[in-house]
Amino acid sequence: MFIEKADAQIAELIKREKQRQMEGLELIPSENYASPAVMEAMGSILTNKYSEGYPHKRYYGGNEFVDGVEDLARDRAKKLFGVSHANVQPYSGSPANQAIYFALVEPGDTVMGMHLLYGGHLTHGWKVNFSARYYRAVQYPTGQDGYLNYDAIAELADQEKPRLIYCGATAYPREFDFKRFAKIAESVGAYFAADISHVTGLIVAGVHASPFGVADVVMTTTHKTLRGPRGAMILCNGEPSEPLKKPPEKSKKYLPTLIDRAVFPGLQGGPHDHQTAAIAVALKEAMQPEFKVYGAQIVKNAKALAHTLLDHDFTLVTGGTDNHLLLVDLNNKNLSGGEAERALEHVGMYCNKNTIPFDPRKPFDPSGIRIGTPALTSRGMKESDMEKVGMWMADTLAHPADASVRERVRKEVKAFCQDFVIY
Ligand code: DSN
Repeated sequence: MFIEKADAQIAELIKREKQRQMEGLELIPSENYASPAVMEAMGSILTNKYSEGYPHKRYYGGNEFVDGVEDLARDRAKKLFGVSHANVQPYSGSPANQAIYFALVEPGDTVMGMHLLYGGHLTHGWKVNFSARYYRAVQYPTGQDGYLNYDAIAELADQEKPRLIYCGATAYPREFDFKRFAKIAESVGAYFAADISHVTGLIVAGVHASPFGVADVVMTTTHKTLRGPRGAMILCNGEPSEPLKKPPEKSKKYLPTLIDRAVFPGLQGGPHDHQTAAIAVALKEAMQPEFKVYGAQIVKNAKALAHTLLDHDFTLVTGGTDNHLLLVDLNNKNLSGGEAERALEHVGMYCNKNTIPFDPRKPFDPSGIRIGTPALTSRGMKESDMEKVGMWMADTLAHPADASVRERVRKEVKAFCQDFVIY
């Protein structure tokens, strides 16, 4: 590799990170392993190009081939998700959500999203985020049972009259009822945005309800269950308003133009063409029949892992999962989320501490951990493997300070991972 000569320190850190990824069990539900083809596109010479604008309407010359790349990415996204418009330029999920706010509402308008401490995302109205600093954010929690309470959400919307309602989460183990959200948004005249970043791969596989044709705007990152490069897309239907010279009025009719203008020139400069190419490759992969099998297996694995953990007396928020993730409530284990995350890290099992609904502890050291199966499933693991994963978790967390247990589990995990080589 060139980098070994050019920068031995970075080369060494990449090598060690690869080893960590290969020898450990990646349980963070938002992480995955991109294919070598996706990574090749991401590391390609396309990183050298500037191409502000959109295909065939650029502010720089020399974009003949970049236009081809972005056309392919957009066409594949439109076909895969059955929409008339796709913007593939957002640098990642947070900027993509920022573009949606910028496109649809005005500073000071009321927006509504799921509360971060109950599983929602920062950009859905958390108090320190732009979404609550520039907009008047109201947040809906889950019910006591950990499930979204749609009647309560409808009531809150009726009281607060938001102009934009977000559905989506980073730590919600159940399926979203997009149709119910659309009804709530319609009843108060709000735009409805679905942030499906976590579950896109499941939607493609047909094992999770789809927001397409239901939500006004859909945002997804491309690196989670979709298994592409880091990046994001905004998908919608409507007519482009061009050749209007002025920005169109904010209406559902002109969503494509509103979104495109919000992304560029509203928020971003030059798109990351290498990232666009990698997204195109990932979309082609997601269009293959094998991807549906993959998405379905993610859910089977998550359910199998849930069963094993329940058998070992773990408490799961909502009692289980419908999707790719589990939220483990550690209150009966005498451990905080941070302690559990660290104990698991010592044995090569990577997860993240997470708040649980109505968490009695502080957000920085909450009561839960969030685990998921997308990355393990990419390695080819099946339900019977999840039993082993669950047992190692149970063993480790039953003896978090026992060096001999730690040593044994670490060795077992490492040996097991050798059967699931991915790169
Ligand atoms: N950090 C992502 C996640 O882990 O869900 C969301 O941005």
